[in-house]
Amino acid sequence: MITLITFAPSFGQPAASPFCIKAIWLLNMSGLAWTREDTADPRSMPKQKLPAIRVNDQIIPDSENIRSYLESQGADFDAGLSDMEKSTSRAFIRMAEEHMYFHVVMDRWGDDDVWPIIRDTYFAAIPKLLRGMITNKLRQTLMRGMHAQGLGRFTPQERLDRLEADLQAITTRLWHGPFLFGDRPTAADASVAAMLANMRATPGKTLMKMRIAEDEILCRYIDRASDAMNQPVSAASATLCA
Ligand SMILES: N[C@@H](CCC(=O)N[C@@H](CS)C(=O)NCC(=O)O)C(=O)O
Repeated sequence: MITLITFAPSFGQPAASPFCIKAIWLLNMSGLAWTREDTADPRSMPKQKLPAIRVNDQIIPDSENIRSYLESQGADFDAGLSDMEKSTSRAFIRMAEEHMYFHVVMDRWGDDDVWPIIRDTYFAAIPKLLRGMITNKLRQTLMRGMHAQGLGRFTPQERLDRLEADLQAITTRLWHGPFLFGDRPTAADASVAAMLANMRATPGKTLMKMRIAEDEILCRYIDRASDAMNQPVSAASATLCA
């Protein structure tokens, strides 16, 4: 049995982190049996981040390694895709995880109106008297990281302008089918739709959240992908090789 170590559900999503949602969706698509263990503290994990899976007492950190492990067990998330489609899929995954993700961080941790809600949701286990002090330090460290990454130097409007091209690229693919690569969700949907779902679920009314929440094509895609991947696939349609 595979155990997914993940952040808890939040804001109507199966986990607070888009990478944990991705892992949940990949696990569901794999058709393998799994269970979840929620934690708010990733410090004991090999990369001090979540998600991770535990398999036979071995911990496998990082959603990409989780994907590789599931593929080693026979899952084929990109069944039927051509080599050209697989290479485009790889680029979409990187776009979501190495660019769009940092917009989520800025919206959730960098926005003074959103931050108090995030703090009291993510860190509810810390007694209220200590919570402000502990989380302010965490927030400062994260914001320093965002400054170094670069997006922390952009205004919300500049960030939205930069994100627009990514959203257009996603929308263009959705003109051709219900999912990024056709009629069935693939690995790219597990990354891209999880990221969009997280953006839309962010509390408050940031520019980015409203841009996505008011886009019918993107909203329908998020809902379609969530419906398809929030449940384990039936044995008959699992992506496991025979
Ligand atoms: N590349 C990793 C990214 C995972 C990641 O960034 N997780 C964040 C939550 S979204 C985390 O655990 N952060 C905790 C921390 O940095 O202390 C993956 O794909 O799993």
